[in-house]
Amino acid sequence: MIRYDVTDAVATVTLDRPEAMNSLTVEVKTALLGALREAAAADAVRAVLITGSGRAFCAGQDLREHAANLEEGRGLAGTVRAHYNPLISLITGMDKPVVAAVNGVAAGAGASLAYACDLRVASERAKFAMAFSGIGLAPDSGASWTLQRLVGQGRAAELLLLGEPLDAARALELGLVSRVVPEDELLKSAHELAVRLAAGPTKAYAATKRALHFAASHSLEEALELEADLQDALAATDDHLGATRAFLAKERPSFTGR
Ligand code: T3D
Repeated sequence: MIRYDVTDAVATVTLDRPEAMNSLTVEVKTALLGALREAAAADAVRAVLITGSGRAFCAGQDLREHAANLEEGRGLAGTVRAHYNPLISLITGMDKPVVAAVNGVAAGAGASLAYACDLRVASERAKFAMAFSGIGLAPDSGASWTLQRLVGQGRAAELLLLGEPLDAARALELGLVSRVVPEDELLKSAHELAVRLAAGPTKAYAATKRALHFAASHSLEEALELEADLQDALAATDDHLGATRAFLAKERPSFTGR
């Protein structure tokens, strides 16, 4: 249900349950978390790419499993905390860039999964649907946090309350995705982007992610303090020292991630 492969220091994690639009059962979420933990821990991996097989990126929670849980009177706090929250925390906190290649519809927690990634590349066929309100739920998997940071509070409220799907062109207009490419170029284009990131200054990227997340909920003074600490730590990295020397020698820097 999840494919995992590593090429050019990029771990590609593919949701592979196309017959159910790559919707998320406990089994899929557990395997996805396992694959992402493996990518996070592997020194040989310096960027991660998440995509889906078939015509969906991910249709969110598997509603058949969900209905069965409701029938049995199980609440949702356990499943959301046990399965969705760790996935989103892992992606947003990962010390490596994470790119989503959105190949088709991303709905509910599937859209949240894409929003938690650092960059999104969409196929012309991609659609984003904040499907939560359509089934009488509120956002989960971090969408209340990520979406308004991506598009602003007003747009986020509109998307979450009305639940109307956005096509790829509109998602690009709103800044939800970095680029839109023809369907048959999506994987190549997103992989090239991930390879470019994998060949970059991994520690500086990790610090950038940390600074952005921190600044989103702290004062300017606090953000300035953290930036100073992060720059200080980066000053000692091989990548910074090497790139500074390369600049002065009028050479191209080459980054090792150390
Ligand atoms: O339990 C918890 O932990 C709570 C957490 C909730 C988090 C959430 O994600 S809530 C939101 C859940 N997702 C949705 O509400 C989306 C439901 N799906 C749709 O709205 C539509 O299927 C799509 C917009 C995604 C795609 O529409 P369309 O017309 O292109 O395809 P379709 O015909 O509706 O679906 C194709 C098949 O995929 C179909 O199966 P079938 O009839 O061919 O056997 C459909 O049932 C299945 N499918 C689509 N989404 C889901 C799904 N099966 C299970 N769960 C799904 N989410």
